[in-house]
Amino acid sequence: MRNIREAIRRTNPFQKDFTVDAQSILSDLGIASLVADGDLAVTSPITGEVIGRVKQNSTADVDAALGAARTAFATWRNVPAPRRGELVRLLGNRLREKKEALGRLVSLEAGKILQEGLGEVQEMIDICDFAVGLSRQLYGLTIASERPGHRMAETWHPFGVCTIISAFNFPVAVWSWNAALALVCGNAVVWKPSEKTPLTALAVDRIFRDVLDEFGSAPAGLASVIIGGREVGAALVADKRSDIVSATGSTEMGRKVGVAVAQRFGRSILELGGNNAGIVSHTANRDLALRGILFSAVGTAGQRCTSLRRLFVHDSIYDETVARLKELYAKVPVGNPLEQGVLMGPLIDVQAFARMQDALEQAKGEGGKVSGGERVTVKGHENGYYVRPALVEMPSQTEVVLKETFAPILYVMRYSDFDDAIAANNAAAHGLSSCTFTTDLREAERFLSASGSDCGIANVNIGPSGAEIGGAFGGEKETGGGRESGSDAWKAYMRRATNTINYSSELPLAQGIDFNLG
Ligand code: UN1
Repeated sequence: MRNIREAIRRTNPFQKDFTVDAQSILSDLGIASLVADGDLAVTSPITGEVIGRVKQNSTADVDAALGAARTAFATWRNVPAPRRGELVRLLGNRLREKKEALGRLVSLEAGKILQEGLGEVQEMIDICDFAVGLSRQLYGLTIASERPGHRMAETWHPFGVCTIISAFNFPVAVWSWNAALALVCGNAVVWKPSEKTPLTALAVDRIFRDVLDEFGSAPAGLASVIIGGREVGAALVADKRSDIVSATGSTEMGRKVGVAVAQRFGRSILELGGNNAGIVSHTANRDLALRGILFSAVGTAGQRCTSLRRLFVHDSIYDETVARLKELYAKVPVGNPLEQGVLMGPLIDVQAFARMQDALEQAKGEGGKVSGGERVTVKGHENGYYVRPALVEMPSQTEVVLKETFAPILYVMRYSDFDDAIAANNAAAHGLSSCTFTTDLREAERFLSASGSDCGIANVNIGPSGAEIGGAFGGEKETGGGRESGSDAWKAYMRRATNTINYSSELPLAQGIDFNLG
């Protein structure tokens, strides 16, 4: 192993010490040879420097991948579901072995702190476990028929090819939420990761290739990866052979994907942005609330779909809460996300930084009082876009507050009436996640009720981010309406058939219709 690393080190065109580390992670994951030469440069947000070059796929590759996936599907759908579960069980096992290396690569490529990189791989392992159990529980219903001697049933069948489009911020977990379910449900999968994070995708693909070898009898073409940008993405989405398109990313992207898939009557699962809010009641456990707020607003440098972006604080505790938040914000250790103790890594790239600065300028123009948000220089990584998290006191929900900016900006506002705060929570175009911090049972239940939060995720006494895989994940309105991961989200990956079986020798018609000749 050392010799291989030495050889890579010597031939590595990216000479910095840091990237030598990148090379050793890549060789641990068995993909160093794929990352030496190619037309797509991969930049680590940690250093702002190129850590590898990979080959992009063409639309001809899309055609081949979808063709092979359709062929694989024809076989895979007939493999008993518990046996399909065995493949996913092996994937979970292999991910357990590779957790450290893959978690590091997630940090390196997406810029999230190592704890979160490891957490992301843990989510992959968790969904594999979930899917293995599910492979023995793809239950249908028996339904009472209105006709004598008849039985009705609902059965669930594999759907086809599930095309997964994922974003940079959860570069590997999103694939697994979809793929683990899709595979046990009898589908083939094709994955187009973000062009910002192809290395982690190639590493997962490599892991999965080994798993397929170990499994031994999976059809060729069952799972593939397409590296590239809009052109290959559009080709995947337009193609009828992408029976399901599960897309995670911006609302702008989702609007195009949703329309293109609907036009050909395909099925889409959209998990788009979120402009997630929290309501802090005067009855809240303040210390707990502050910890929850900090993780959700600052964690992943505010680059989760579920990040906390809007905070409504009860008038009576507003000044104290803002003062304490400012203290905490000033203390957040910003730096190299691979270093222990650092809680906030860099933004993904210069565009993300520019969008953050624009939003802060706009906020000032709309009456906001900004603390933090400035660029931070991290020694040795001067080309990375590190910032202090920003806390912005706003007089009300102005235009900028109602816009999702994928950055660590938390807009804070006052409220005096809990129902007004719920209405403010629901005023956003997105409907992904939400929370309230309260110890008042009536407030908590109101928030969760039919006239409460309109989001797909509504939490009490935890922040809006960091969901477990056991629940269905996704949200309403401009979040796209799709559900992934736990609960009965598997149903979106299957085809439902309603069966009526007549075991009598009569032919009574439904609704009592008489249809007899003469
Ligand atoms: C995302 O940002 O795309 O709830 C998903 C969470 C994570 C998923 C985030 N489990 O924060």
